[in-house]
Amino acid sequence: MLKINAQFITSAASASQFLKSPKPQIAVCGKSNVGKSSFINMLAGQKKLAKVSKEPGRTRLINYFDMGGFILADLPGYGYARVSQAEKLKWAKLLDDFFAKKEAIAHVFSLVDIRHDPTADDVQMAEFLNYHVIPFTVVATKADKLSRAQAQRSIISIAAKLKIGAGNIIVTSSQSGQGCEEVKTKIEQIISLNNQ
Ligand SMILES: Nc1nc2c(ncn2[C@@H]2O[C@H](COP(=O)(O)OP(=O)(O)O)[C@@H](O)[C@H]2O)c(=O)[nH]1
Ligand SMILES: [Mg+2]
Repeated sequence: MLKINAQFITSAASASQFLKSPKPQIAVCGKSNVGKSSFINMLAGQKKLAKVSKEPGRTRLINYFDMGGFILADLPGYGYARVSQAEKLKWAKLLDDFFAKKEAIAHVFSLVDIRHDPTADDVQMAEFLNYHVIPFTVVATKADKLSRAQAQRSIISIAAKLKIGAGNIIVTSSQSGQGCEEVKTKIEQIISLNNQ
């Protein structure tokens, strides 16, 4: 079993501040409010490691957490309409720079809300990761908001829109803890691949 011992390390506002670590780095991305911080807290088994907000976040920082056997990078959320064009450009530059150093990225968890069709940004993210051959897993969040049958239907539709297999989507709820073990098993695989 993967043992997670989490603590916040640092934030980065630009490429010069990106964390360098010998540990494998796993990034978490998704639109703002999709549940990135809650997902990280679920993995960490801590309530307040990453800041959960009711208001879609305005922070344009990458937050790094040392999780024990790996580093987790919480990327700033996309698709938040109420930010200026200048801020959007800054955000895009930060993410471009981040993914440009792809040898530093062991894996990406791309979060989507299970209740909705993927947004144009979600689709673009999956296309971007595919194009750059960055390994990723889609994580559907907030499964507690749907019945099992609804969730199943939703997963099939999300998989089709993102052009991935439904088996590549992990269904989670940070509220109930659903999917947490599955994510940890995935992380174990990522770490062991990285150590080969
Ligand atoms: N019901 C439910 N709410 C969630 C879940 N994950 C996150 N939320 C809520 O969604 C909102 C945004 O969560 P947050 O983790 O801050 O999203 P982030 O902006 O992607 O980091 C908060 O109000 C959370 O309480 C979940 O699995 N189930
Ligand atoms: Mg957050």
